[in-house]
Amino acid sequence: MDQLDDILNQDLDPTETREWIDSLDAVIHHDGTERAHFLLEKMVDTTRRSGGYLPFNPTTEYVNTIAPSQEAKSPGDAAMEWRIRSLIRWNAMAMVVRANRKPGELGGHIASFASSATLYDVGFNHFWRAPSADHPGDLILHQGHSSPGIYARSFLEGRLAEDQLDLFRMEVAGHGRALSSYPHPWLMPDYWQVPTVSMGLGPIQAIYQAQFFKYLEHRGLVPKSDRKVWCFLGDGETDEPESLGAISLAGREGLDNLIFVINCNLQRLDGPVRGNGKIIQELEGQFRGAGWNALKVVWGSYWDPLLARDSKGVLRKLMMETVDGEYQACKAFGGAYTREHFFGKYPETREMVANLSDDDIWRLNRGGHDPHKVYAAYHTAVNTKGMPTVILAKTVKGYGMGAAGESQNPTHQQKKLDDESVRHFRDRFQIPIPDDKLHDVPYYHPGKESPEVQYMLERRQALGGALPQRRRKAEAKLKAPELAAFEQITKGTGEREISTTMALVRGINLLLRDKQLGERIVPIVADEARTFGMEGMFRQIGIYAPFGQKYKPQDSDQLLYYREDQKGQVLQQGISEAGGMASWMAAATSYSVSNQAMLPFFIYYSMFGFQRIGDLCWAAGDMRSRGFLVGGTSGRTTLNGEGLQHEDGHSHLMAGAVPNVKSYDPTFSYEVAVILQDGVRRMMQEQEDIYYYVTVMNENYSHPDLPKGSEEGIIKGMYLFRDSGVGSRESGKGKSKAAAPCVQLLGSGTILREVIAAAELLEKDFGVKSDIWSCPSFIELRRDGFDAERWNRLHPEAEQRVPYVTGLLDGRTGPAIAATDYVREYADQIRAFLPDGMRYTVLGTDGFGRSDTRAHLRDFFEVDRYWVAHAALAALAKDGKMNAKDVSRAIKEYKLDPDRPNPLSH
Ligand SMILES: Cc1ncc(C[n+]2csc(CCOP(=O)(O)OP(=O)(O)O)c2C)c(N)n1
Ligand SMILES: [Mg+2]
Repeated sequence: MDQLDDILNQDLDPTETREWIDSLDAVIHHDGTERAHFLLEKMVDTTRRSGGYLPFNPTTEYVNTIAPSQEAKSPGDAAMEWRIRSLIRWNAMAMVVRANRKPGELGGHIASFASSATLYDVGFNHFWRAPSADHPGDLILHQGHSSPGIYARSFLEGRLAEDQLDLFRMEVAGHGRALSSYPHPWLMPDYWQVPTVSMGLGPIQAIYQAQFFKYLEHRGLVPKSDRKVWCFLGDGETDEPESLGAISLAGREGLDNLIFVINCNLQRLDGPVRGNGKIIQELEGQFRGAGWNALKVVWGSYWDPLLARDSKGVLRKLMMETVDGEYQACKAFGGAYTREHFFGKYPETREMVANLSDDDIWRLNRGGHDPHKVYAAYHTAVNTKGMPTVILAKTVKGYGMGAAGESQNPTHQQKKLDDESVRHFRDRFQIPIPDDKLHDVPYYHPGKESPEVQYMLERRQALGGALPQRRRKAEAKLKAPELAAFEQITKGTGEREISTTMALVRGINLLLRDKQLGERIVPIVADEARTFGMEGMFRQIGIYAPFGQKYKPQDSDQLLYYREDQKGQVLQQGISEAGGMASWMAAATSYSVSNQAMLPFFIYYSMFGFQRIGDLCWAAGDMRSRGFLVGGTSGRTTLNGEGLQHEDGHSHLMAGAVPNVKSYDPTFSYEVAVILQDGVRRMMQEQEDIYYYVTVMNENYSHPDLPKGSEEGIIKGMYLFRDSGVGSRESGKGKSKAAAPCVQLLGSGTILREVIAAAELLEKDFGVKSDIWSCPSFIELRRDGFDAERWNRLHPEAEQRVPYVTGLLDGRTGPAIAATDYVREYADQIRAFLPDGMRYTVLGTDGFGRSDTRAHLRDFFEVDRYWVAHAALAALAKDGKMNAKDVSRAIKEYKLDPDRPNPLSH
């Protein structure tokens, strides 16, 4: 590459070069830059066809993309907007500094918003529309740790009171009035829309939100509009794979309703983002390569005259040569340093600034701090058709913080300012706070009637109202179908064997036929529709494709061909679980973001869900998502051939950690139906802010009818599947002591079937009776149990609540044994709620999975019928109901190897 660069940089015939450039200049002059572009492309094409190797150069010069002559002019009052911005800056800084003067080290960030204040301000004043009768509203994803700046604006607008600013990061003491550390819809449900602070989650969500807006429009669910998704992110944040991982989708689908604003302050937490390179150039190349319109806002207006005089291109060359670490140093060390170390490099550039004072040089501003440049870029962005836009705005981290933080490496962590720094800040932004008050860093509000506040309010009114604001519920009242509508899957299958995956897909198909809900169902797959038997949907409801289907699909002669359609309902997101999840989140929050309640089902390999994209799942809870996540091919021994990386034995534990997730591991199709119906009712009809995680399996077996009265138990997580008739004290009354020993067997998922088989073995081989409990949700059982336990502790003299599990098992005889296809911890969660004295043995699939047949795997992990029966006998022996010899007999007859190693260990 170096060699090639050398060749390209050698000018063999400068006169010829000059002539070519003169011709080009003439074209630009007479016919404009577009014509020049066209000619250049033609020439490049001709050279390439002649066999010349012309590597693609995705970057442009290190100057603004929009030439000064092309800039749209802001209609705003620049001086007024500067004053407003200064007030916002001050209050944002004060909020953090005051919070950190209280005991408790509450944290917060000053430097990031200081760098992006102008970027937000121009949006708030001129571009971002709130939802109103005339417009659905834009969706803004804020850089999470810039939240103080957003609160400061709301304070000036009168939406937040002064005491609330002092409750920044005090969400416990604040009793609902506090301001959350970062954007969290869970904590401020009328305000924040999208959680963004986990780096990378904002950008990927923004892309899929924008896609979903188009999806809603193409499907005719909302009218077409010019609404936009604006996403703010940091330059350091772009290192996260999620940040850039889906940008090609936005380019491919021509998401011109999407605008990224990357705040390129050249720094991240520890130091420079690309000290030895140039982040803006790097990003420009990546975004342009992905089909985005990249707008660089590098230099502010003060540079325009210098650039205009740069006829030989020396300043541009210098700008290109200088690395980010050096640019940062210039802002840190000031005008004299910049004269010497930047402009001083070439005589031409040194000369250029000879008439400028050091202060003038210092004032040469960066594009992201120049409202005119920012306005011009935003104006171009919102008017760009057919492609998404990224704005790469160069800024200064800690702008205005002076020696306390401006362009300083540690500035990200700077939360406390000394009196001198506060004074400096006040002076720089001309905040009317007298010296004697400065020490307290008081907030400053100019009064509701002040011209500043009136201006802000007028601007917001013109744009439809205040932002941020969040809708809690969709207006339309939807009704969930009754359970009877799911009869196809509540009825037993007789001899026919199906999997719970098939049951679920049938359930979705039934919902698709529902008059009201059918069009609101959003099936989402990450290239695994065939794995889950959903390919029927391709033909039936189509795969969403914004430009329709431009080719004849290979399988077009088949009934279930691969049908892409602009009105398609299935979102086929390719091999990207993060993309599928972000897409699901967009659909799952559509009730709030677009006032359109949708019901998404994202179906994926369960191992590649909570484990792989858990942070998005967490954010989905925060965001009050409503919908179904479906962990397909679940269970460590049920997905038999795929091995260690595929076999999930723990996703329920992770799902159970998200407070508003309802997590289920059903065995029978009627359980799937009951869970589905209840979920639809709670999320669509009642509009509860919960979402569901349901694991389904690919093992085929026959399914019984829905047992009468089991619905409530299924939803609560446990019901009596088969009563031995002798297991309860009631039924055992009057019987002699010699009555058959009894056990309580618990299970979920496919392993419940092993449990049922174990009961037969126990009866046949040992005369032991079993009550069998199906437990579709150990998570729900645990939550209920701990809730009761907590309440009882706090109400010691009241009648004590009985945990659901305790109530069910109380009075039953014998030890309890649970087995699932998940790690032991899963079923072990209810241990505390077993009735006093009831022994509890838990079997599970702890250890790395491996590929083999189901039978071998279940034996290996010791969860098959023999191991369950053996565990039951061992528990009875411990209880003195049987003896050790019986256990030994089971080991022998069931061929259990007592000396083999624990599966956990190998
Ligand atoms: C996933 C994740 N990892 C780490 C962090 C901690 N963190 C918060 S801000 C930050 C630096 C951000 O730098 P940049 O994106 O450049 O934003 P700036 O503050 O410079 O605008 C880091 C590492 C986080 N919030 N999320
Ligand atoms: Mg940064």
